[in-house]
Amino acid sequence: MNHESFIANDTIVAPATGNVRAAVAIVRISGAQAIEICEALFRPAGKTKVRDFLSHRFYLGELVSPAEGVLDQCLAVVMRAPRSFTGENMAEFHLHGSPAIVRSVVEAIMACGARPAQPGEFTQRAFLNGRMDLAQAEAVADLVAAQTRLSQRIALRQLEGGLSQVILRLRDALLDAAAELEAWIDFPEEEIPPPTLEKHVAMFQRVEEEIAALLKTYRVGLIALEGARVVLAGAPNAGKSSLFNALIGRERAIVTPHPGTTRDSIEGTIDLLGLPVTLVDTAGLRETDDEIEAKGIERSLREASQAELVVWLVDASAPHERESFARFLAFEDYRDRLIVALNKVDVSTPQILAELEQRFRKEGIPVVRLSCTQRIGLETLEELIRERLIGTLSAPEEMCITNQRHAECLRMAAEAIGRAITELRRGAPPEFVSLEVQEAIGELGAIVGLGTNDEILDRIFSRFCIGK
Ligand SMILES: Nc1nc2c(ncn2[C@@H]2O[C@H](COP(=O)(O)OP(=O)(O)OP(=O)(O)O)[C@@H](O)[C@H]2O)c(=O)[nH]1
Ligand SMILES: [Mg+2]
Repeated sequence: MNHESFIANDTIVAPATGNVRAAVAIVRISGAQAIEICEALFRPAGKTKVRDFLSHRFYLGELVSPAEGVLDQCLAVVMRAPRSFTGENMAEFHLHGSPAIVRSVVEAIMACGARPAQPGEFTQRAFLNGRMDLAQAEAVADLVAAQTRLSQRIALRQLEGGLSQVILRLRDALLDAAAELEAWIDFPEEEIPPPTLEKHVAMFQRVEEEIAALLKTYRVGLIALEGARVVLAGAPNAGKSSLFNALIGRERAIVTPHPGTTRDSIEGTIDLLGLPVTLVDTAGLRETDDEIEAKGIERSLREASQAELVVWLVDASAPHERESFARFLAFEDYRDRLIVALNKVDVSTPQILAELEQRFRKEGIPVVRLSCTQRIGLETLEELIRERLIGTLSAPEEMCITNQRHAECLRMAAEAIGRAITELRRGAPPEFVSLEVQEAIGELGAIVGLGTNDEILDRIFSRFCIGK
């Protein structure tokens, strides 16, 4: 797609508020003809003509289709280029929120010469017109998709340009190094002192470390954005379904005193202290000849292996269950994503609790004491789950990578810098080093959309929703 013709020629239209019944629905238009189309369809209640509307100001009136007459009473607003979201002339109608009205208005606008917008096309135009960089544009989609306060804050921070600033600073440092290397390549016989090896190595290492630190936030960022699966596992009767119900806040799973009650995994999504968490209640793990139960257990083990976190429940009133964890799961596979909850503390004894605690703490696993029926320890467990999932991210506004593309670019950049360091150290010609540095510069630039090709842009924006 050619950028210039793309920007100059066509005018696009889309509902911005989706196909739902609501108090208000918004239809937006962007492009060269946006204000003309508004003028053709909108009959202001006051004296001001559409072409004289102040930018960014609401006007009341009627939306009239030449073919069908009055379609709605509504508000119209025009936003003139370049001070609009897309950087082009824009108009919006704030209508009564019926899908039928929205459809008829979009059709009337199309009859005036606009075409339906592609997904993300408004934001794509904002990017192409320099209203925001690519990482910011992607944050728009994250913000629209944000499910919790934490993901909302991370996306907002990126939209404000927080991530872009860090990326551009790192890229600048590499550009400086690249310039010195170029001079060294171009005028080897001139009086340019060869850049000292150690200075460059140290600088590359600093950039490499910063990238590594950013990449570390990717797991957390993904959890904040997409949520985590937390699997409740343990021996039959440990209280998994009781805990599941207590955490989701309703009697969803069947609880009985009979071991082997839960046969199939059940899941429910909650907002756990700001994180979208999908809790999975599973069939209790034990050796069994029952075919149905065995299938359920197979499923439990699969769920546990795929989870971001496993909460292993132990019935602390039944000390014979002590060894059950190691019988089904290996500590090595779960060390970083396991919490042990000693349930039924209300009917346990201090000796048993201390003994169980010691057994798991010795393996480095955090342990909480719990009673689902007495509601003891639930808050502590929730805090521990949150901490295990997002670690020391104390200030959630902290910079976070949430986007796979960004993570990929950062990984490639770090690898290229790593190779540049190796080349420098082995005394390779500056051309070799320069090649790697250029690659790292390219990868960092791609995050904010410098030199990103149209195909990649189309792929990025096609994931957006219509009207954004
Ligand atoms: N005293 C006491 N009883 C509890 C507690 N939590 C659960 N129970 C009881 O333990 C029994 C088993 O609870 P469930 O939640 O069904 O246990 P489960 O782990 O889901 O069992 P399966 O589905 O068979 O694997 C029920 O009778 C619960 O009321 C607790 O904290 N204290
Ligand atoms: Mg159960």
